[in-house]
Amino acid sequence: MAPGHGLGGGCAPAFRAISPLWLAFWALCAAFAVQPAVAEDGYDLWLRYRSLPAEQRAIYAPATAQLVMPASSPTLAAAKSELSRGLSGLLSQTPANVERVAAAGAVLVGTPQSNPQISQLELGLKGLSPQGYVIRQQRVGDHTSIVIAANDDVGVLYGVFHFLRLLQTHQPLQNLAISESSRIQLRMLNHWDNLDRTVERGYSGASLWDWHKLPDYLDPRYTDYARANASIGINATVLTNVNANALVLTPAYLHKAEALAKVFRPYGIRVFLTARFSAPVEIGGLKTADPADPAVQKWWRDKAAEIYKIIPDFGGLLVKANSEGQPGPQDYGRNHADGANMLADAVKPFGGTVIWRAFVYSHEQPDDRAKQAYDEFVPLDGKFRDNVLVQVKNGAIDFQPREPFHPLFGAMPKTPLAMEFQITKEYLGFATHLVYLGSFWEEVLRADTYRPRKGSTIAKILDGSVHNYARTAIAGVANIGSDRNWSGSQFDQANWYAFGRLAWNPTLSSKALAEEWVRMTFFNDPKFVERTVGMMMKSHEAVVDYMNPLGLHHVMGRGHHYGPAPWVEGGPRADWTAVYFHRADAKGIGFDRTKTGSNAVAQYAAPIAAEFGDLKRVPEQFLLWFHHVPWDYRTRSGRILWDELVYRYTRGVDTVREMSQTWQGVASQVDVERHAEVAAFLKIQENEAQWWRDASIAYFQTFSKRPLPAGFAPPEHSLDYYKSLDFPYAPGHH
Ligand code: BDP
Repeated sequence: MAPGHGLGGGCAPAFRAISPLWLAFWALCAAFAVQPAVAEDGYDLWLRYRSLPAEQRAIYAPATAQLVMPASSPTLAAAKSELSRGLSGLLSQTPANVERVAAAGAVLVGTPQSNPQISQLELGLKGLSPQGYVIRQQRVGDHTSIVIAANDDVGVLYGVFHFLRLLQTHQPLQNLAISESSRIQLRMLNHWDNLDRTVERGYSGASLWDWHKLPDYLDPRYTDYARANASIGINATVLTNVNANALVLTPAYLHKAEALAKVFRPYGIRVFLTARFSAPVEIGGLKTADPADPAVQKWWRDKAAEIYKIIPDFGGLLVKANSEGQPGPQDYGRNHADGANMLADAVKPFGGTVIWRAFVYSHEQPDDRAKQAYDEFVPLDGKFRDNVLVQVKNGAIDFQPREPFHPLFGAMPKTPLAMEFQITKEYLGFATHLVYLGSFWEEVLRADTYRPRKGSTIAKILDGSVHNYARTAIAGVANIGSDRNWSGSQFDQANWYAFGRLAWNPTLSSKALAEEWVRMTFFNDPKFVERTVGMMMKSHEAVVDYMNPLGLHHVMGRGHHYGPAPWVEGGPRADWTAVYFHRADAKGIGFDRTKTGSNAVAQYAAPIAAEFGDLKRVPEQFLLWFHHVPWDYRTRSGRILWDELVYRYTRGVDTVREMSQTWQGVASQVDVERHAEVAAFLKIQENEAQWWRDASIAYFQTFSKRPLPAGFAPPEHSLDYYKSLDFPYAPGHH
């Protein structure tokens, strides 16, 4: 990421003594909010470090004029280089100046071991969690200094990023007294990246991992990837797709993974791989992968030893088994715990972790798909080794635009459960739809499971405080690829950002995170921030409205999941069709998951089951998730269900139009290239929102047989037209 070019463009960014004349000049530049002279394409993410406005520089430059930071380890060296880069960019100094200029203010950085000055200060480091840090402004000798300190080097790096964030977002430095500890131990990205560089559900180009050129060629992007992740506290990455290829466990690929691990190590990021359960057969030459077979167990033990010899700090294995056709222990009459424990025993001597996914549902099982994970896993509670985590998607179906929280959370007190969020927007319009997911994740994290009692929110289950979990983790399915802007669109970067920050602290406010991100990624002007954040905060609700209002789900195109297709039926399995999920008929629409239907509600704690199961009390956003409701049912707005559906579909499209207008309104405050990209994508989103609305209304009207409420435009095309659309090359589907 190139160091700073001045936001303020023509206003000379070279470092000078601050004189009143200069201040006046800078103030004038800031007032006109001149666009940057240098084009931005989004590559720099939120780490742009463009020159700050003069008033901010006048405040920060004296306070940060001297850097006292011995860098005795690769991590400290990375932290120091980031700080120099950040300060030189933000304050428009040359890196050399940052170290040389002796002035009143100093920044003292390090651990008690690395920096003798820090070892003499009372900083409250003892109470920090691993990788936690403090940032303080305090007197040190004769000077007022800023102290960034931690017990470990990664904590120092995190503290440095946090400090830079304060500057990037124009925060005051007086009396700083920040103490940060993560509540979650493993904050991980899951890449669904294949060895041929395709990415399952990836909408941002090819995989970042250039397997063919690894280990000999290290793309500089690997370092920038690590910097970006460290800046938001992500400390683990699973390099490969959960639909795993056993080849990644062969020596040639392990050495490629080793090369990446070496780049990531200074940034505190540990590498994990996905394990294909049948690997002992596919690459080991065994006849079986039965976890009870001693030869299979030995194969995995030897494999673990081999991996750890190559990557000593290897994190462990992530496994998708007996799900969507993947091999697993059930192929041999064993259960998930048998499979997970065999792998856990293999990696245990090396400190490794097994993350076993709970996203399972079976073709042979005729029961409601929403119930299957709970049914399979709850009986296994307490049966997993202590180095196993079970990773659960946020909802029981599959990353739908909105889902009620997964009933497994709270139901496995003896098994540490990890959250799996999807950052890549598989079901949310791919890369072109502007959807800020922070608000949705916040909704899930704050949901109360009532297990074992009121107040047991998902966040508290995940951080271990409810059940005393010894291990904690939050994973996000990455949206990162080879596109210049990393995530497929400028605003998708915000989802990567918010994910990392929420994994660090699941109680943070998604709105505050959006604000931070907007300030760092675009511009600090309060009006601009308010408008842009306002647009982000209504974006998730908008997409739910135009795709899946009132709890509808799984009504997207078959296979690639692009666009509306509520008419999908037939094919290999019922629970891959839309009609299975919406159940529209002459009487009404929705999946009855109450006592009179599949009774999936019974998997929740009693107070939640009572609420979701009661047509009168169910939150309306989940109405059709849990109930089959007559077309003329009176919803809370007073409109009948059919009218309410039409109203919400339309409202979604209108909101996107408003978002588009908001973005046009801030054109003068955003650099040209990024503004144009976002504007064009919003136009695509507007058209596709209209398409979702129109196709859905045209289809469901064949059941409701009702006219559109007055004032609502009919679908633009016939239902046959929408059905005829075909997208054989939609991205992300392999
Ligand atoms: C589904 C995706 C599929 C993934 C699966 C999973 O469509 O590509 O393999 O999730 O999480 O949503 O395993």
